[in-house]
Amino acid sequence: MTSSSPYRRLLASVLVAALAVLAAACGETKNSSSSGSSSQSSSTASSSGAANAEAPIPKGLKTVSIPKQLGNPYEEFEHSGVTEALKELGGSNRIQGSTDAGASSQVPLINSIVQQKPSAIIIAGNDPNAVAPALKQAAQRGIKVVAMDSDVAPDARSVFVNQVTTKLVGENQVESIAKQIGNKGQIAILSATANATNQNAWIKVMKDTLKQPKYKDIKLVKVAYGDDDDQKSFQQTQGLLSAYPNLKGIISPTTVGIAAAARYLSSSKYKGKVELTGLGTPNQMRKFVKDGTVTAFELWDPSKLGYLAGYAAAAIASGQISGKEGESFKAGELGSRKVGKGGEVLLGPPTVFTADNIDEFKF
Ligand code: RAM
Repeated sequence: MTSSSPYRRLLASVLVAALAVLAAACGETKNSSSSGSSSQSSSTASSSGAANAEAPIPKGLKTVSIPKQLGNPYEEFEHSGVTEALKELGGSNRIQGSTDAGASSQVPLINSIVQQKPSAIIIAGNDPNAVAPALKQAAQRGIKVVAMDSDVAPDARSVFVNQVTTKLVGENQVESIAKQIGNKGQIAILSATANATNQNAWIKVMKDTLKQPKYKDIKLVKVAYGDDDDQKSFQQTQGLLSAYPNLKGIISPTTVGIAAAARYLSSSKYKGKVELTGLGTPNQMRKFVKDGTVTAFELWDPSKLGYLAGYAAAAIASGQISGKEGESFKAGELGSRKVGKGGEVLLGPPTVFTADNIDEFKF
């Protein structure tokens, strides 16, 4: 008996590997209802394709969340929100990330996380497509995939937990800078990485919005990329200001970018002359609002975004939802949430921070 078991184990693992290869070869890229799943899909309703809103969330659910990068305060709040949600549900979340937000930095992480067999992966995508094959393989092994903050290719995840509608974020940024520069003059965008799904989606809306007749006197002269790296963002700000001496405003829709740009502006001759707005955390921006470098910027609560994604992951892993439009699930203190078009779950409107309210926010 004992002598035959290593052999049997070997045979079993060869069979499992062969099945996995076969499944991969079939190129199954379906969203959630993994019809042909040969593997261990524990009692989830999604294996039959039908969601059951009443399905209980099993205790001890394990998830892994992957930030865009480690060491970014925004991401830390966001992923601590995932952990909080899982804790409330009697499960646990583990945060695994890389220090750079490069397009492919998350791929080896996903591959190694698959070996841990969590019930779900929650990812803020650095690139929609680079991570897709690895995420699809995870799905084929019964791991549910939730994107949050920055989407991945829609066929590589079940839902995308979006902070605010992409349209509103983009429009608000343009409206805010337009107001600050008196509706006239050159502006630039300081983005994160060139591949980030959320950044590119917001920039597209900004460009479209700028085509409106009321913005005809505003000219977008450059989109620069600071790669969500503080130093690079600082240098890019410096570069923008020397390359475009008539620049009137900068939009930085990244918490890393706006903080670095504000730091540069605050001790430069451009302070109070070149306007800066975008998406920032109140903690990082407080001093620049108080010293007059920045008058208004926006954000949502990143820990609530993670919290919502944690609940969404649990709802999918337990079969309460499958990612189809119209399904709904309970998200703890955030109440009931609906899956919208394209598998999108929304957190809610952003907050505008100014000198009047910034001290009320501690993130
Ligand atoms: C940075 C990241 C993140 C984005 C925020 C606003 O921290 O780029 O993805 O949502 O800024």
